Amino acid sequence: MKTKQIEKKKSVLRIQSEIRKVLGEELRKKDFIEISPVILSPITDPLNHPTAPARIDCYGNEYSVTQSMIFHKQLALRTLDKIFVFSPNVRLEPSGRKETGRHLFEFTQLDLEVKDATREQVMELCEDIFIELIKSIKKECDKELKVLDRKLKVPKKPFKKIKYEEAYQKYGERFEDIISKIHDEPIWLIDIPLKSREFYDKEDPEHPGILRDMDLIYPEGYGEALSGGEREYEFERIKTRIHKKGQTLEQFKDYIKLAKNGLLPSAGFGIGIERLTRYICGLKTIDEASLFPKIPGKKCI
Ligand code: ASN
Repeated sequence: MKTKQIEKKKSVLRIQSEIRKVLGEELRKKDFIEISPVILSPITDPLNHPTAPARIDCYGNEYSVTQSMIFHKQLALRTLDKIFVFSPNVRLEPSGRKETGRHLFEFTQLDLEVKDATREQVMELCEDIFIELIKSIKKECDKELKVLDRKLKVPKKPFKKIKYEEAYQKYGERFEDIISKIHDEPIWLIDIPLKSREFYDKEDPEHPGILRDMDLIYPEGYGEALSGGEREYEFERIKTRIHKKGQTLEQFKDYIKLAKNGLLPSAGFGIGIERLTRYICGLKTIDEASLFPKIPGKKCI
């Protein structure tokens, strides 16, 4: 690598290290406890889009590599009230996704979950930590931002919100890209319909078919930042939702067994660290945000 390229990469990685530090500190200040990541388990997030299976045999049982720790977050709340984890996720995305500049098949998300919380409470928490993060990066990583020629704006609270249905009506199918391009501050997408999300996000009892969930969209065309919401936690509701998705109870038998013993109401979200780094550093593609990027369809070290 040329000296200039190395200097750029160093700046990105120094900023990423600061991102992890500040997010961890801000959450600890708010009484969150960091838990260890789960890499292998018989249960993992089914996701709402197709990925190739990443399974291995462990002592005669089939385990999946973690696609997200959603179920483990719910289970952890039986012991702790507020948790976070820097969670490595493996998602064997279709190889066409290498073109998006936004997908890696191995990445880390800061995943958090809060017992008895509402969607609005975790959205406010997200705004607070996001604002603190941008302020800290501007202060502590001024030199690195200059190397990257990146100017950052501290967003104002509360962030704008747009309902999924309204976004779709106004901007059509590619609404996420358009919303991201026309704004200069992060914007919430809320009330995502049941068909566009996994069964574990809670259906709004007052608006059947609509979920109590959200995505955060970065400005300047950087696209989706995070997704999260309130969760289904009642055994009967979980079963109903699995059926509504056209999935089977058999697929989730290990999770269902645990859910039968009782889960607790909660809300949370997960924010991709490499996407966050890409946005903060103003990088063209996500592979620039990692030392060992795993690009869909490619053989990567
Ligand atoms: N971490 C996300 C959440 O908390 C789920 C995901 O990554 N698919 O909702």
